[in-house]
Amino acid sequence: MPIRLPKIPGSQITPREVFMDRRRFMQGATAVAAGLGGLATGEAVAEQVSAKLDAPRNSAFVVKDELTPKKLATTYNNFYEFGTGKGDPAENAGPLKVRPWTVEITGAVEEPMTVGIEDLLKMQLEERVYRFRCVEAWSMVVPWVGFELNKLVSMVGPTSKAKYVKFYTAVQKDTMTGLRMPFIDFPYVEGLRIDEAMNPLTMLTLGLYGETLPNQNGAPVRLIVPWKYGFKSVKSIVRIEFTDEQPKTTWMLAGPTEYGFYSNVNPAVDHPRWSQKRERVLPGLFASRATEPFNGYAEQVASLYSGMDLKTYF
Ligand SMILES: Nc1nc2c(c(=O)[nH]1)N[C@H]1C(S)=C(S)[C@@H](COP(=O)(O)O)O[C@H]1N2
Ligand SMILES: [Mo]
Repeated sequence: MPIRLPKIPGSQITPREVFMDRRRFMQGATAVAAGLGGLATGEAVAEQVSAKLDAPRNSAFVVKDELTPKKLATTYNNFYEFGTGKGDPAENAGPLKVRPWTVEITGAVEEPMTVGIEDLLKMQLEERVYRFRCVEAWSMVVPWVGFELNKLVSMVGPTSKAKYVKFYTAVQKDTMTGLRMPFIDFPYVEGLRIDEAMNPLTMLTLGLYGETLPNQNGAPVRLIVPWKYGFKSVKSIVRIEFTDEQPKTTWMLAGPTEYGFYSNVNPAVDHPRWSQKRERVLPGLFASRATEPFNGYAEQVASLYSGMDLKTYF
């Protein structure tokens, strides 16, 4: 079921009827000028799709290792909608239409709403330096700009039926050159348990290295879940749905024996075709490090899985 982007002019992106509780939303907003490099309003940013997005660094969430060069983080990507090669997204994602852009929040919530990207950009943004570990056994260290997903979740008020959260990537037939892929269905779908979605580490992300997300990194809004393999960090999100059923995710559907729902970074559980004990530290060809349980975030998240056999729930 392809998700069509609404064909509405940019000036009408956040009318009252689609953005139901803007005032409450705005309570969390910073003075936009402070966060957006001198641009006066969120609307100005909307037109200038690639823009500075400075946000104060939250020192409580900073991996001390050297940052991956920005050039590499923005040219070595996985975004299958634009091809399977690591260079394909940077080469092909330019035409992705990122304005107008709305995120529909639906399902088991008190207050379903459709949020315009401009309003997300007005949230109180911060920068966090997270290690990012791909299931392909490489890792990067990237400064992401965004806010805790739980802030958005509390605004919509999940009901008691909201056990899981399902995220959908946009489908743009006219810009996405990789949609006809055997074994993979689009839209790309990912999911989290509600407590994983509420964990302070889980970030709704709008930028990296002090600017808005390049298209190849999942513009204009993506998820970052640092204790899970990179494929959980779904890009170019248009819909967030609260459900009582565990979502069937893109990679579970493509290869159920290789990719589970949880996908926590775990050196003790190998991928059926390769080891997860170590990871290549990009951009180094030979630099490698031991993979840490939960990607180094065990202190913050291990308790979410107490009593679960993580070999079964991989
Ligand atoms: N929609 C969508 N989201 C996606 C992917 C994808 O193919 N499509 N790939 C995932 C994988 S496997 C990884 S490792 C990360 C890569 O993010 P990056 O390119 O910003 O490093 O995006 C994830 N999110
Ligand atoms: Mo990945």
